[in-house]
Amino acid sequence: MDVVVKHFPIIDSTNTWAKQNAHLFLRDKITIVVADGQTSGRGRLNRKWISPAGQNVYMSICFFLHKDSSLLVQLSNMSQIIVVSVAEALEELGFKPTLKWPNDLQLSNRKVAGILSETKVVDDEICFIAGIGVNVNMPLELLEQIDQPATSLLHENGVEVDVSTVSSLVQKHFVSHLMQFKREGFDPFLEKYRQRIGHKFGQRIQFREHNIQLEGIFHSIANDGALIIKLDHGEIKRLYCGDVINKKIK
Ligand code: BT5
Repeated sequence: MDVVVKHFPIIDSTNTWAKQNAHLFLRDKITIVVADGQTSGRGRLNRKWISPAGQNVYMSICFFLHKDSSLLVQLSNMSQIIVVSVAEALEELGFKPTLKWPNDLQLSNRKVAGILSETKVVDDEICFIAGIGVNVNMPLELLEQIDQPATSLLHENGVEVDVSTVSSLVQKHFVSHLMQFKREGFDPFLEKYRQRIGHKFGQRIQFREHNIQLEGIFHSIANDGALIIKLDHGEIKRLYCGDVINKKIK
């Protein structure tokens, strides 16, 4: 599938721009919006994504699915396919990332990449906007300003990595996975996702769902990508949204 790249030296947010301009994108192509820096980078639930210029990957990969497509029900798993693609890109560079449910990428238990998936309806099509942020050369003094444990490729290895190399590798893996998703759905990605999950069976985890904090034991990742935890009073809970909490290490 052909790819159209739109590059900005600085932008408010690649996802915001993609949402505002989705009606202009070619429906049979993948549009990739890339920026060197963002002034209003966004995480999920209106959280901020710290986006200094020239240090990291900030991009939104956009594609269309028809509103009657049978794949729409599995679109909620797209973020998990994207995070697998980012993991494979970092593995190609020699890193060993783990995944924190639902779609954080970690190195040494610190967040190195995050995914913000959004959709925009354009006529009879759904434009899927996969926002990807990867910390590449972010220095320690900026990482320390983030309110949860965070890292960058530079901080992990002490060596700068070319930002555009990381960006190209992520694109390569994701575009090939998108083709496979269109043919086969989420199933081929489930094991790739499970293999990289950092939570161990029986591990105690804290979890936030709609501002309610829960605690339990990690059980598994269900076939539909849900997180299964066993709560302290024995209830088995399947979670589809929220965050596993990673406390700031001081
Ligand atoms: C995410 O949200 O992890 C999604 C991040 C997506 C960023 C990309 S960059 C390109 C595109 N355009 C955008 O505007 N966004 C996307 P969430 O799971 O809600 O995590 C947000 C939390 O991560 C914040 O509340 C901080 O705790 C932490 N955080 C913020 N900036 C960070 C950074 N650069 N590195 C690591 N953690 C960060």
